[in-house]
Amino acid sequence: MAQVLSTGLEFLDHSNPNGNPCVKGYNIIDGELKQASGGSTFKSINPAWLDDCLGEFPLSGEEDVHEALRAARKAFAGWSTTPAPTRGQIIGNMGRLLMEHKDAIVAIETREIGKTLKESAGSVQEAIDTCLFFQSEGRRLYGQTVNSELPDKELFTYRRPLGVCGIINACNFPAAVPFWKMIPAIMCGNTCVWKSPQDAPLLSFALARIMHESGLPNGVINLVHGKGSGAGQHLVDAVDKGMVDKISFTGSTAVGKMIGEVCGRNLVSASLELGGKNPLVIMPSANMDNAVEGAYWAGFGTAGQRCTSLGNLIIHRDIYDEFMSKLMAKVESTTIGDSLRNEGVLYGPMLSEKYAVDFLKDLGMCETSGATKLYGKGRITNDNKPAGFLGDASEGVYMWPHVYANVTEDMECFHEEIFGPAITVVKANDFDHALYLANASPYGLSSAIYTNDRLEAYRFKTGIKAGMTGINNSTTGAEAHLPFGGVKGSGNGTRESGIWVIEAYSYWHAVNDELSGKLQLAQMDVEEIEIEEAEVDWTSLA
Ligand code: UN1
Repeated sequence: MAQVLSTGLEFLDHSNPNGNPCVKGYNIIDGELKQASGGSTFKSINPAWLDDCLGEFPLSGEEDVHEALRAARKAFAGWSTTPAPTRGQIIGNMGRLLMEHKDAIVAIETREIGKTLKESAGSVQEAIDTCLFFQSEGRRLYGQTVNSELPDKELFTYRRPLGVCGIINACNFPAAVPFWKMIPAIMCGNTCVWKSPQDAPLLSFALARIMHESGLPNGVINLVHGKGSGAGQHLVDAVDKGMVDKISFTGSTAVGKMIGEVCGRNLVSASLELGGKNPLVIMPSANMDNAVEGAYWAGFGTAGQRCTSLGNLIIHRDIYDEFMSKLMAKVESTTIGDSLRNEGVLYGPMLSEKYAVDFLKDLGMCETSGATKLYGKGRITNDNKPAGFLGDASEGVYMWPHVYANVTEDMECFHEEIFGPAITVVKANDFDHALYLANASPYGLSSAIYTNDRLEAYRFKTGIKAGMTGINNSTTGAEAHLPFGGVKGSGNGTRESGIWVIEAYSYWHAVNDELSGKLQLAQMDVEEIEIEEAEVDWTSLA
């Protein structure tokens, strides 16, 4: 008989070098564990140790996606009429269960996508924070009472759920980002079909199981694994079939535009959180060491694989040399490796082989743009590794940190997002030039400035076109109760997190209650109060 783990999952007979289990993974549809109807599977591989397979997961097709959508539709009636405070209570249970299992979930995240343990813990904490925040929002899903212009009549507003939401997230924040989406969605009374990121199916499975253990009724969240162009595309195509009432997507701008078009032609709401080329400006009055620290973290933390990672580093020419020599000293001392086996690494491998391939293409774009490479030699191998690399490079998919200087606005690499450990450095003549450059890319997600001049900070804050701005801080660092999202090529203006996200998962329903027992017509039957003739001559007081 097959060995079964305490999770209820079957242990596949796959010899991982580190003795880690390789499991048979499942979709969760209407609370049931399901394989793909076509029987195909794909593997989840540890990018820090490519021989370590976390599991085999259903490669879902159209039929599976539709089954999940039907389950979500069926569950909607019961869930949307469950009192919002009860929905909040279940969400609170999810947060508490996640806290209980945090260490294990964090270790799965690191094993599956290679983020450092510290950063995985941050991502899981963000999911917990989201649950704790929305637990109480369930008691606060307020509407308004509004005065009528007619007597014996009352007006009200209510927040209503949209229906069935399709959730598609990237794998770089595989705990935080799906929770940013699904927790407010279900708090508002919606049901979801969640297409997990193809590089984080085990973590997504564990999270979905925890959600069910928290008391979530079957069918409210349905998990389907698969690839973006397969299951993800089927979920988007289902919008055209009238099976989806909302899509929430985090990923590339190109895919986001396609989703926006499909949703737009069906008048279906879309939340699109897309790419960024986040600028960070360094002015002469800045605390230099603090600014170096912030730029270094923004550029190379998470191996540069956050939507909020630093893109263009814009440095005032008066402090350019001093800043760059301090920054380069840090870049050259970067420690890289598998954080499950090495202490104190700044970053681990790329999220997966696919991200490595794309990153190498982006480096090629920097080269052809004509930027000056100051540091970095592509993929780390045992024959080509920086001094701070720890471990056996052949086991995983690791990249050098890269710095490109003399970047100008006419270069492609000034405008294009590079998802990985690489920054593009631009020199600015003065504040106005720096602000101009910060606004010159097609994106507008995050942004930051280091300055101790309050007027400059103010002018940056008011002059930058971005969804988020850090003052004397790096470009990263969203919190679960602040609005997250961008403008321009970074999104369609919808926001995640905090009270603002509730707008994205509910619509306003205006209700009028006529108590007079007769038909009273708004505007037409309203009592008109005449202006009395002014007898007083005010000029006598002047
Ligand atoms: C993302 O990269 O999609 O502010 C999310 C940050 C994180 C969230 C990033 N808290 O960088």
